[in-house]
Order: sequence, then C-alpha cells, then structure tokens
Amino acid sequence: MANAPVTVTITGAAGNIGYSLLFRIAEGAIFGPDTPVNLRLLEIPPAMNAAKGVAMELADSAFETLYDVDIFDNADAAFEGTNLALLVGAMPRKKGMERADLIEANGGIFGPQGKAINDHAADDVKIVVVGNPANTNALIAAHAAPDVPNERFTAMMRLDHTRAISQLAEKVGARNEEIKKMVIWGNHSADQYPDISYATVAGKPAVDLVDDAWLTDEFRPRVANRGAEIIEVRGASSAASAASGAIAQSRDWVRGTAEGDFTTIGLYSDGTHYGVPEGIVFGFPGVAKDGKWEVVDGLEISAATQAGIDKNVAALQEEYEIIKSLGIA
Ligand code: NAX
Repeated sequence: MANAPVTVTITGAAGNIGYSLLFRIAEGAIFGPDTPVNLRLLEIPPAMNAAKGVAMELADSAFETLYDVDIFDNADAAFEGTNLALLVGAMPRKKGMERADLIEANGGIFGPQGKAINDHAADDVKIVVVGNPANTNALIAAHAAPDVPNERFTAMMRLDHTRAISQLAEKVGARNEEIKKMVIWGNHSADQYPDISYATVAGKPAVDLVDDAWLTDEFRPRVANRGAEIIEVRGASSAASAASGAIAQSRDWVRGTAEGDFTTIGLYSDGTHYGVPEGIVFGFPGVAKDGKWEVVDGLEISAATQAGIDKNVAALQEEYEIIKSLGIA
C-alpha cells in the first residue's frame, strides 16, 4: 500500500449502524484504496461477543485495505493512537425520560470517551459523533478533551443533508448529483432547519423550481422527521443510511469537499458565524480543505432562515445549560 495505515475507533461497533459502517471503512470508503486501516471496536461488556462476531466477519471478507481489528470494552485502550473516532454508541431515550436525564446518561458515556480521546488519541484525531443527541454529545466530549481543539468534535448532520437532497431531487425530477449547496441549520433533531435558499439544481436556483407551500408543509417537516418515518415503515431506525452519512462526513473531512459545493457540518460554534453564539455544536454550511472544516460565510439570511437558526440556537443553548448545571461543562 502506498500510504501508512490509519487507526479508526468505532464505538457501538456491534450495533446496527456499526454493522453497516465497519465493512465500508474496511474496504476503503473513507481513506481510499491506497490507505490501509486498523479498526478498533469499542463496546460495552454485554456486547463483546457480538463485536467478536463482527470482527470474525471482517476477517472473512479479507479486505485488502484492512490490516488489523481489535476489540475493547475500555475506552482508554480503544482510543490509543486513533486518527478518526466515530462515536456511535449512545444511551437511547427510554420511556418517561426527560431531556435532562437523557443528557446526563449520555454525559456518562461521552465525557469519559472525550477524556480517553484527549489522553490517548493521535494528535491529528478527528471525531464524528453519531450517537444522539449528537450535537450535545459532541459538546460533552469536547469539554472532556481540553487538549484537543474544539472544532475537531463534529456532530453528524450529513444524513439530514442527504435526506434533504434526496427529497428535492425527487420533487423536481433531478439527479442527486445535480443538487448543490443544500444546508441544514442547527440541531440533528426535529427542530432542524433544512434550507434550500442557496441550493441549485443543474445550476438553476432551487427556489425557482418549488413553491413555498411545498417547502413549509412537506419538505422541511419530512426531512426533519425522516428518522421517525423510517422507524414506522422499516420497523427499525435508520442504520445503513446513517453509516453512509458518517462515511461521507469523514471522507470529505479527510479528502476535502467537492469544488463549487458545500455540505452541512455540525461544528463547534466559535461565535463568529451567522450570529450563532459560541459554545454550542451547530449545523452550518461548510467546506473541508486540507483536513479542516470551514464555515461558509456571507450567505444572505432571509427572515425565515433566521427564525430557523434562532429556534435551533435556543434549543441547543438549553442543552448547553443542562450540561453546565450537571457540571459536565
Ligand atoms: P444500536 O442500539 O443498534 O447500537 C448501539 C450500540 O452501542 C450497541 O451495540 C451498544 O452495546 C453500544 N454502546 C452503548 N453504550 C456504549 C458505550 N458506552 N461504549 C461503547 N458502545 C456502547 O443503535 P444504532 O442503531 O447503531 O444507533 C446508534 C446511535 O446513532 C443512536 O444514538 C441513534 O440515535 C443514533 N443515530 C444518529 C443519527 C444521526 O444522523 N446523527 C441517525 C441514525 C441514528 O438514529
């Protein structure tokens, strides 16, 4: 192989998303055909056997780009030397659980994992948080990792982004590749604001091709609630599409976004973009270049987009206040 191996740690590796994610990473979907990967799978003790089974299947596939697979139930060991951490395992919301309880439970996972990344990962570590509530879990991990720059802790908003592209493509009869400059502002939750204001379809402004009623009554609610729709129809939550989102977000980060387009990235806000206050992880329009995400500035913000941004800021700030009150931040 032309390049040195990279180390990728995946948490929740024996879960549904993990099962789709691992095989594609092993085959080069993020780093390409010339870069071998070493996979480190982190699971909780009851799922260690399931993780072993997945590792056996990875071995059976004999991927040329897969050098090594190790399994751990200890975060410090799992993040040793990791270049890319995909934090997928999380505490799901149980019946009757308030938002504060959910965040506290996830603090018990993402706090220690953030610290383990801080203490053991490679200097260039990149983190993609998939486990929900993804934006605030990314923030929790960032707070536990003072030596890792905050902007390395990203939340996965890419599935929301591709859901929006797909809905628009279907509506206007275009191919996905013809749609550029979609953005999902804010939170990976039903509050999110899918926005086609800057999008083009084969070079034409998307706003000229659809009407406001479709945007308000169908597009935005459909994209924001697509996860629930999948559960209703499939009887299980999005897994392969979530894995695709995590791969696309990671691949763009490592290899760069396409010229002339932007994507959506859940990024730590430094307080300098679109009036979003510092200290929350927010979905922005972004490009990746030379291994770094940059927010695309200078987009004109309509009153409707501003209202969408404000709603998400309020929701994410509430979650930030909860983690502060729990002493996590
Ligand atoms: P599963 O329940 O199938 O798998 C989760 C796995 O995580 C389990 O194997 C469990 O043993 C493991 N786990 C739990 N705590 C852990 C810990 N402390 N350390 C390591 N592993 C741990 O869930 P799956 O369908 O794979 O979904 C995983 C997460 O992705 C959920 O939080 C889900 O809500 C979230 N999603 C996020 C999406 C996004 O766009 N950001 C979309 C898809 C998905 O809903």
